[in-house]
Amino acid sequence: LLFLLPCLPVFSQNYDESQVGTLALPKVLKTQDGREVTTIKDWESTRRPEIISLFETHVYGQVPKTWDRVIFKLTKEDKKAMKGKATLKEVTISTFRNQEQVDIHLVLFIPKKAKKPSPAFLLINNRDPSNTDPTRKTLSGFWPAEQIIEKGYAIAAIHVSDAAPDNKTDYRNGVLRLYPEQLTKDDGMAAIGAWGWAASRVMDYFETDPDVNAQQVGLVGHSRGGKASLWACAQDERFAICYSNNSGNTGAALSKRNFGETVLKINTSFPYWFNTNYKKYNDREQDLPVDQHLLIATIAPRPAYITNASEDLWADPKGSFMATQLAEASYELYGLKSSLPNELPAVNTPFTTPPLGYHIREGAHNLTPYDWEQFIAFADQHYASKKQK
Ligand code: GTR
Repeated sequence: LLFLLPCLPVFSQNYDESQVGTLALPKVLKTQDGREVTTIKDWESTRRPEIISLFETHVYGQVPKTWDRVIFKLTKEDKKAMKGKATLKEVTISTFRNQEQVDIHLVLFIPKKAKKPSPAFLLINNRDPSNTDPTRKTLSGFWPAEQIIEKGYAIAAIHVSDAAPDNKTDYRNGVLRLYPEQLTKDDGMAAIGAWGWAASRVMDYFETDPDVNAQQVGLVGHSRGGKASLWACAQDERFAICYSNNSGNTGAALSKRNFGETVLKINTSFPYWFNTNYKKYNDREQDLPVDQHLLIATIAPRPAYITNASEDLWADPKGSFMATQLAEASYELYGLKSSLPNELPAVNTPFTTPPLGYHIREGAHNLTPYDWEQFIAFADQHYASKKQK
């Protein structure tokens, strides 16, 4: 029996580059039926929608686009928040469908001394809600709101539990209450889709708030939240910049590269994050018609910033960097070229020039003030270059 053990595929994780094997990846600029995509028109009318629909069918599930109504209620406003440096708004975003109601709670700080309307960052918070404490009694590097306000940006957050509680049994008790029919479909919405959907409802609200520049909203997610930020930005072109921090498997990392977390592992630990069809790819990544570089590519021409952490091999830094590089193909159609290097950058050497940014931070799996500093630098450059044009 002992000699059989090494053959057991279940949960064996590879961390050896020599065992990664040869990569056969779908091309960004080639349709399923083998046609080369050479123009923005072909990209936007054919290949991009094809990629999004493949991710919908095989990975994240459908994203419902209709409801009965959505209302926004300002539940709290403090014009002297952060020692007078910001205005705090707490807003409940309620969406209704078929007699059901889902409330998304938004925390939003707007800088006082900055141009109005302000550019903004929105975090999909997957950690303890205290990380985005509106009272500021608890300060957290995960969402360093003061640091961001200081730089002239509004900073906002929602918590994943409003949209889909982050566990196997309760994830239905959120957005999916509005769309119960999704639960019975093989390509139905699951938790990641619900988190992204909620971020889009915040965007609906931003479009009504004169203090926020809805044309300049960067969506940020860490880890599972970073999988959701990519999917939300692919779906909703109103997000100006996409940030995917340490998002790893089924985030920014290439699934077909056998390194770190696998599809089998993620589907076993977190079956409720993705749709039912995705389970077909357990131990069969090679059969997936997509890989994650295609998802990043759908964000073009809007900038995308991907990160990793040096100790977080589970999230496959090299595979995430490769996916970011490969995504460049769609940006090139728009005449945009990244300044990413050919090899994985050294630790703490950020590349913050749009359209594609990347860094690998020293340390563990986390979202830190260092990461936010690079996010701001990336946004600064993007918005400044837009102004020049
Ligand atoms: C892990 C999971 C990762 C990542 C992480 C997180 O357990 O395997 O894919 O999403 O959780 O969200 O922190």
